Amino acid sequence: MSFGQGKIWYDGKLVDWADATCHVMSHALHYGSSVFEGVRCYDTGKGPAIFRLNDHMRRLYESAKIYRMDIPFEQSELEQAVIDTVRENNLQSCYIRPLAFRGLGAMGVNPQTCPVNVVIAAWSWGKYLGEEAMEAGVSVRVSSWRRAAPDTIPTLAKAGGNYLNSQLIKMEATDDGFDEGIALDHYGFVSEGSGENIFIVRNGAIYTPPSSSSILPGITRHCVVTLARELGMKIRQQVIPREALYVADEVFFTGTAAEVTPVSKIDNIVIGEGRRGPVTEKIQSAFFDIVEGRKEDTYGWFTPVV
Ligand code: PPE
Repeated sequence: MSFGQGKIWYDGKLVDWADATCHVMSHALHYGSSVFEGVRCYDTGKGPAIFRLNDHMRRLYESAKIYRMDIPFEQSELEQAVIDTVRENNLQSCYIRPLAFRGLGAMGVNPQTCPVNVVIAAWSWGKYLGEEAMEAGVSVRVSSWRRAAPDTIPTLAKAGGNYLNSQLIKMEATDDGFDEGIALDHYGFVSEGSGENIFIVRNGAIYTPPSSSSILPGITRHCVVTLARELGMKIRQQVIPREALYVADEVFFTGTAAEVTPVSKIDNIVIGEGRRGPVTEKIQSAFFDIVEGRKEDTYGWFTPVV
């Protein structure tokens, strides 16, 4: 099923893609008041299975809690709804987008009189930054747009409004001929990509910015930390100055959509060999071995679609 086809779960019912609409006066459309997730389902060789479903849904409820948004379903109900949506659409591997938004109630900033609607869509989505990027790497720039200061827009919440900042970063990068942009945080330290976490490798050790650097603490980031430790690699969360990017041996992005994508150039400075480095390759293989079912999921990361 490609984007634009099949069924969408909408407040408890599976409806045709074309019928999954909302009113133009919905609060979220005017004020960015939505929270969402991006989840992947993989064809593991033993049938489709959803990757880290419980962790994604927990984050959805945490994002809602930060915004005082009461999702009118139990987390377990929405987890089941994700499974149902994948099964109903006959998908083997896909991207899943659960979204809770403030719907049609009143206008005005205070959202608390608006109902909360929930949708779950699923479609096939290939490599986020392109198939060849997985080996060749992507060319990125440090954005002139920074992440918001920590006491402005909370980055631990995956909220619709946060992605206005991401859109500025992404459009600036692509309009200037880069594949992606990296945001610095309020203090000028490295934060993350427009929709990815970032890691650098230097002298065999791996570093990634901590949650205090205005990042979304990614679930793929957590996978990489877990897999790197298991491979006996040194990995640390540490504040990263911009110039450490340029002198890194390797840099890579992680995310549900981006998976593990190497970075070849930053601000037109070649990183390491200018292609996927050996540490990135090891992490990438460890990740894809699990999600593509070549290695057993000993972490309980998968929920089968049955
Ligand atoms: N930072 C940001 C800002 C972000 O949007 C994502 C996910 C991550 C880090 C990585 O988080 P995780 O997926 O839990 O490892 N970005 C989602 C949206 C992509 C989109 O274009 O839409 C995603 O990867 O699903």
